[in-house]
Amino acid sequence: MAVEELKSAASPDTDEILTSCDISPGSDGDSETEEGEIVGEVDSSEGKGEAANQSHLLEHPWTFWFDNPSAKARQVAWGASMRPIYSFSTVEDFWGLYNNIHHPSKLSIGADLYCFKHNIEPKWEDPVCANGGKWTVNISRGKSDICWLYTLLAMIGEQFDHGNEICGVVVNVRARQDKVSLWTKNASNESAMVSIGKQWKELVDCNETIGFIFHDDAEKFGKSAKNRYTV
Ligand code: MGP
Repeated sequence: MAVEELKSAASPDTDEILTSCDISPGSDGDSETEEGEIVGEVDSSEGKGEAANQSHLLEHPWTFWFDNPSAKARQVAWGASMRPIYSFSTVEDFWGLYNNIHHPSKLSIGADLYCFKHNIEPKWEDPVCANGGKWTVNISRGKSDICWLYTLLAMIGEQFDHGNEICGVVVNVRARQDKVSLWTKNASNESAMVSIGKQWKELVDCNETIGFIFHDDAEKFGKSAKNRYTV
């Protein structure tokens, strides 16, 4: 069951993401995960019979990742404290997870919460992301919950015409504002990138102009990287 597996997947560094209800980190001392390790897998053979028959399989399996600000402060290299916290492949498991992890407005400043296609790491270094980029919507601090949810639903529900170009979404909780970014695979595919940007804006009801940055540019120029596309 999703919540039970969430409990066992929790580690001190990922605990902040879990809602307070009755979920606590595993106490066996063996709950710490290694970077890149998928700690929770949805076992499709679980609950054979009636319950299993009611599961609605998604087109892709997905993984939530989390980077805890206090762990980040101790990290030596970017991404070293980022952890995959749970993978899901059915609608039911998505909701089980979504309802038991904090939404962005409840996360501490500095936190990063990701949902990426399973087996794609949310890093420029991942081979699938390496030639990609991202669209970003800036939202006032604490107001990104709806954008986060609608983006998740659009992604996992395969609402995008160029859904195969999507890697995943991240919400960065920052003191100035929250940022929700949609990561894509082939940044130079302008028509697909622009189509995704336009559709995303509609899906999340965004009226502002948004920009697309190539990861290559972000790596070379940091915060000075310029938008290559805007919609
Ligand atoms: P950022 O994407 O501008 O956002 O990354 P963030 O985390 O909101 O930054 P903040 O300062 O506003 O809090 C900031 C920096 O993190 C980049 O300039 C890189 O140094 C590093 N960084 C970000 N990403 C997504 C990566 C990545 O995928 N790989 C590596 N190696 N470094 C990254």
